[in-house]
Amino acid sequence: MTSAEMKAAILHHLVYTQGKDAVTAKTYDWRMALSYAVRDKIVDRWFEATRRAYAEKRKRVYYLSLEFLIGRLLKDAIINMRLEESVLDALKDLGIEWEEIIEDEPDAALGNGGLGRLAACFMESQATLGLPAMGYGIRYENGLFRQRFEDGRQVEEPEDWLNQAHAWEFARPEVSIDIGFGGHVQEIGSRANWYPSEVLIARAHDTPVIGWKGRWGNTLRLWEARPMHGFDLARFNRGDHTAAAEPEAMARTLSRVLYPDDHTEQGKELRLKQEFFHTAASIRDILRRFESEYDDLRLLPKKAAIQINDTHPAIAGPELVRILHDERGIDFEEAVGIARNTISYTNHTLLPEALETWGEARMGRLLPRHMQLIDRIDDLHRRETGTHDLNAHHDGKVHMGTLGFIMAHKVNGVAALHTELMKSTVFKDLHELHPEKIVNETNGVTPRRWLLSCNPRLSSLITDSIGDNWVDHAEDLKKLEPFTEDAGWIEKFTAAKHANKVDLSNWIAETLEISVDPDSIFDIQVKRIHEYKRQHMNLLETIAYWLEIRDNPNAGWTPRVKIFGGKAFPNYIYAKEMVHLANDMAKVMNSDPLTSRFLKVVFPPNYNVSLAERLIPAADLSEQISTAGKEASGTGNMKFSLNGALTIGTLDGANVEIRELVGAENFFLFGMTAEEVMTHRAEAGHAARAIAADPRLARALETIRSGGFSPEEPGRYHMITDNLTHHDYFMVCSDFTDYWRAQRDVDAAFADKAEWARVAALNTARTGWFSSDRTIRGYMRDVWDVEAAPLVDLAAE
Ligand code: GLS
Repeated sequence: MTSAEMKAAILHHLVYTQGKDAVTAKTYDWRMALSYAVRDKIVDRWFEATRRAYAEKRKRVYYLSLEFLIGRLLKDAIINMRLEESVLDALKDLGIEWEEIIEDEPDAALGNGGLGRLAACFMESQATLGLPAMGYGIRYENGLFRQRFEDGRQVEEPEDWLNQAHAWEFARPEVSIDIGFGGHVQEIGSRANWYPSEVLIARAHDTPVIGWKGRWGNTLRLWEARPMHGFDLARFNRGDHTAAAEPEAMARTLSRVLYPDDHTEQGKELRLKQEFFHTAASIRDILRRFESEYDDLRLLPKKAAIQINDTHPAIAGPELVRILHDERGIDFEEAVGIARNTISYTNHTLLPEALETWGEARMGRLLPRHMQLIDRIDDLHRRETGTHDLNAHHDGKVHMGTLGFIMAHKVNGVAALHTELMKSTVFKDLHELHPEKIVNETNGVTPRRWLLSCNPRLSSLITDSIGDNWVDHAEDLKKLEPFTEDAGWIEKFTAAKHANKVDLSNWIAETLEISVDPDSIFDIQVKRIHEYKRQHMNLLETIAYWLEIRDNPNAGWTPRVKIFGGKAFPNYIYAKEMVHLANDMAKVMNSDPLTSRFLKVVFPPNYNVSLAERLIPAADLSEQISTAGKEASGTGNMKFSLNGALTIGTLDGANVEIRELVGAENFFLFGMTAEEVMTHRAEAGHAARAIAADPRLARALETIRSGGFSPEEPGRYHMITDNLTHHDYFMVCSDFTDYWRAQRDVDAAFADKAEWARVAALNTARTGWFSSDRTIRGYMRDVWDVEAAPLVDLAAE
């Protein structure tokens, strides 16, 4: 597409789609016009891919996830369609700022963190690989809350991304599916009729997801809840105006909010309803498509793979069995077999508080037929395996992890260590019964968004050095290794990183009014705020460093900027205290004349995908410091390495694989192993002993305790200090001393600029393996048994 054609397309959409004159058009109007112009190009490719999937009778992958953290879409679309040049020229011609347009797009925050972002990366990789796939999620009216700070405290505000028109989606009112809840069941022999007492409509909204070079496009289908009978005119006419609108409001509630936590089991009826609503609509849609192409349901596992992203859609098993058995008349055991061979399940956490269970009373009331079928599935599993005590339904609850396991042909973990821990802990007994079921698929991230798009300086250097094949063959980044020995090339690498740091420094100065020195170590910890992720350990180390500088301000300290980002679950008081403490510390430290040359603390509010894209390219040091055994994988860790940051981290999640790939000598390792954590935790008084043994730690804790950062309220952080001193489940104190040691190794290493840059470049060169293309290929081979369509280059046509 030429620049002139692009310009004409933008102007056309500005006038005829957006209904605005160029003279009065605002940034929003230009953004919409540009988005429609780009979308037009995508739609052709998307249709073509869809037609091919049908014509070639391809097996499809269905990715069921309660979260898709897709972020902004415009830049992604422009880059994948190779339209940057024509767009940049056209905008220049029109006198419109590219940055302003890109920044105007709201982040689609339909997810909490890693789990939801992974789903988004997977969608992009599937499209890049030419794998016919469809993502199914919920179209939350309010995504993850917006975070603001008020006197350093987190305040949550509703996210209203749908307030403006959403350029990327197509409403599909013709795809409306009835979803029932409650009511009663009438059994007829083995089968049953279910008569729900409440029925809602799931309405589809489709967003095209385009792969690299526009060679393939898939669909993200999000469900919106609508009432069966909209507005009650009779009631309205009787004067009961509020009641008339009630059914609509009740239904809308269901797709209104994303639960703002992914590590707590949500014992809320609304959450269970959301899960069933999403899953049942998706399963119906999958069967409708299948039955339009084939007339033998026994072929389902050959033509469809359904991936359950964590247990949230785990009701898919019983629901599929219900349709196959009750509605289509397939024998119960055969129905279970078909469902199992179609479904697979990904586990994303071992934290006990996050393993979903639903009370049998609630489940029985809301999903009476499913409750019966779960018992029959348990019964069948007992007969198959000769065991008695591995039911999904036990102790008055339905255990969704067990249900997911029993109803899947494959169950995967998301990093090597996590998968091994699954086998030896939560799924130990089930694994012994089904040793072939658990497989590992280490997570990945899409290099299009997480390198090419977010880090144009480094990307150009890479492409100038090795060509652009790396973009969809990220293993090619290995070819950079010889360049890391070339001092001239390392200088260019350093210049790219430095320029990214200058950009970030300017942004920090403008938005937060904090001045930071781009020559400092940019030390970044961004992720959800949680005790297991141990932001407080990082804060304690920051305090200890600050105190040390104060003791001896002229000792030639290595300057650091400690950057934090992340949201705390609104009810998670401890995590909110950590946020508050970080902000209180920033206030004191950033204005301390003795230390502020050497140490700054920066905590931009509302960490989201777009902020991650801004921060990660500017990082020197990536903080991956979770208590070993607790972080299933992490994906931020991969993004940092790929962008040339060094990692300070524990042997947890995918850190283990990062360290193996980049080389142990290029990784700042500290802390206990998962095994050591388990034994050490059992020893009473571990925290007190650790504190007694490390005066720096004792002093840092005491500084918080005595109100060093909250003089107006010295007791403000007792919750944190008391917990760390007496309990410390996450072993902050026991790992602190080694963490401090590793941080000082970082200082020493940073002093040798050229060597640091060489290792940073090696990180980029050696972490191409973490492309989500590799992960998706793994699922295709080990889990889905599916092949991609051969691709034709857009440019070649
Ligand atoms: C998570 C894990 O906590 C992360 O370690 C992991 O990278 C991610 C994707 O697999 O899944 N599990 C979860 O419930 N939320 C996550 O981010």
